[in-house]
Amino acid sequence: MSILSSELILNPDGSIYHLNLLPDHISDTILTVGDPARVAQVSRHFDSVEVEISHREFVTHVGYYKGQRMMVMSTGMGTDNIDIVMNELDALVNIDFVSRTVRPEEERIKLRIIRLGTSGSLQPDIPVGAMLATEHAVGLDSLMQFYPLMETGLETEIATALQQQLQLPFAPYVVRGSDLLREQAGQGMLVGNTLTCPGFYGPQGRVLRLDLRQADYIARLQSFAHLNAEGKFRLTNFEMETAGYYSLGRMLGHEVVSLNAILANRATGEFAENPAALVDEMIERTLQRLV
Ligand code: R1P
Repeated sequence: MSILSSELILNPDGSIYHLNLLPDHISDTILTVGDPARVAQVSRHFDSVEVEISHREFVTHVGYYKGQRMMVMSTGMGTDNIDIVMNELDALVNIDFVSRTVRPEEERIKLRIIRLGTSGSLQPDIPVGAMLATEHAVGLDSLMQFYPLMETGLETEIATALQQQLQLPFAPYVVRGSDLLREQAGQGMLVGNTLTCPGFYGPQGRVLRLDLRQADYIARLQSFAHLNAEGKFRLTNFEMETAGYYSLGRMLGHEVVSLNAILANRATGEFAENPAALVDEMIERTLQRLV
C-alpha cells in the first residue's frame, strides 16, 4: 500500500518534511541532543563532517568518528518533537520513498539511537555531575495516548503504583529501554529510572510565580517506591524526552538509550557550576564507548 503524500511528506528535493534529510544521509548510529548548539560540540570530535543540514530545531551533522560513519542531530525539547524525530528517522531507513511503501520485515534496519541529554536529579545520592543511563522511562506526557504501546506486566504494575502514589488523574506509561545499548554506551554510568515530564516548570515541580496543584508533588516523586520481583523501583531523575524515545523505539524496532548529565539536584537545590563541561565529559565518554 502506497503511503499518501499528505502522510509521508517529502520536500521538493526528496528529503523528509521536518528533518530535511535524504535516506543516503542516515548512519546506523545516531547521537541526539536537545540543544542545536550541542551538535557541533559533538561533531568537533568527528574525524570529518561531510554533511550539515539545518531546519527549524533539527540540526544534523553527518561524518565519521574513528572511521565509523556517525551522525548527530538536535531534536529541540519535548516528546512532541521526539514523535517527529523517531517517525522521520524510521521512515528514512524503513520506507521506500519512491514507491512510498514500507520495506519488508527482513529488509528493515535497526537504528542505534543515543540521547546525550541533560537532566535533574530527584535523589540526594545522585549528585550534580553524575552521569546516568536510563533503564526505565516513565512518561507523564500524552504521547502514548495515541499509539498501541505494549507494556510488560511489570511495566503496567509500576504504572499503576505510580498513578496511585503520585495521585495522578491518569496512568503514566512505563517502558524499559535496550539493556544491550545501555550497557555499551552507558558503561560506568549510574543506572536509573527517568521521569519524562511535559514541561520544565510545573511538571517538574518548579514554583516561580505559579503554585502547583499538589504542594507535595516533588516529595511524592522522591519517595515513590515499588517493590517487585526485580527489586525496588524508584525514580532517579527527570527530563523531557526519554519516554518518547523508549516507547517509539520499542514499537518501531530501534535500539535506544538515554544518557543524562545531571546538572541540577532538586533534593539539595544545587545547580552545576560548569554545565558545558559536564556535557562535554558525557559526550567524550560516550563516543569512546561506541567504537
Ligand atoms: C530543558 O532545559 C531541556 O533539557 C533537557 C530536557 O529534557 C529538556 O529538553 O534535555 P536536553 O538538554 O537534552 O535538551
